[in-house]
Amino acid sequence: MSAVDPGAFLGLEGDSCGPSSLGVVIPVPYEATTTYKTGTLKGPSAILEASQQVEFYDEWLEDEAQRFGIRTLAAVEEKGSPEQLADHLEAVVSEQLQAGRFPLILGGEHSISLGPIRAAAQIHPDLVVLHLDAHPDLRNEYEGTRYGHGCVMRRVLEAGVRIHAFGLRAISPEERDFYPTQQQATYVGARELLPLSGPDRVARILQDLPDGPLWLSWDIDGLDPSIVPNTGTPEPGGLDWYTVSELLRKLDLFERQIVGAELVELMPVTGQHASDFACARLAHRMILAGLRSKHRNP
Ligand SMILES: [Mn+2]
Repeated sequence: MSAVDPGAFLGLEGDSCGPSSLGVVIPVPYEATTTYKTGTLKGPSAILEASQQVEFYDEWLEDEAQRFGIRTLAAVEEKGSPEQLADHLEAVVSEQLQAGRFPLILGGEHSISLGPIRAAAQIHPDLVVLHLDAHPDLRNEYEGTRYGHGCVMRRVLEAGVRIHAFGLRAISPEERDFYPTQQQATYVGARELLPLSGPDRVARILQDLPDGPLWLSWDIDGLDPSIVPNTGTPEPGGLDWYTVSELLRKLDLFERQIVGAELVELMPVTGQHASDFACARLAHRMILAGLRSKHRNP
């Protein structure tokens, strides 16, 4: 664990975790390939600390995640390469999925996604990654590694997993040219979403979302920096709070199966806690949608 124990998600420790704990929160303070500003290492502990101030009742989904039982695991500390982390996390997440739990992974940089998604795809070969991000993360190689945060979704695609991204607005020429060659990777860019009204934004994201169990891979920089300024690459022109909240509500309403989730790339700054709290709030809404799905699909 970190030097200062941030406590458990929502403050659920000991008996308050609930007897069966359908949910498990896995902190992954990993940062090896971040390119611009650094500090995502402290993301998980900042979310855990802020989560202790989050109301149990979620007014969007009209339910409480804590009633399903949520346990927070000790942080996964991996000092090795992103490939080593992927193998390590694949094993950790696989164990939780096989035990019938819903995992929420807190990053850390986005390169942490590969192992958990591989673990979920082993159990659900028709898995679809619903990817919130400002960036496609589809480069073949970036800054000397094929497993860094700018490449993670390329490796996910190579693992045979479909990806539907939304909120993209910083795309490299390589990625622009790569998209038309791929059947398995679709996206709705921010430029297409932002002129629409809120409900139409959500409908547009869902319109191209393939059938199949979902993995939520959410990079907080997909949101507008006015909501979460403290992230490594705060791209202007991002999505709003309504869109992500209503998207989760619609996934729940339509009873889409959600098998796991991750929230990555918070870069906390001491004395500025709005970003931490927004991430904790969103993490709660994500795990609640996931737990309700898990409850319907044991
Ligand atoms: Mn990003």
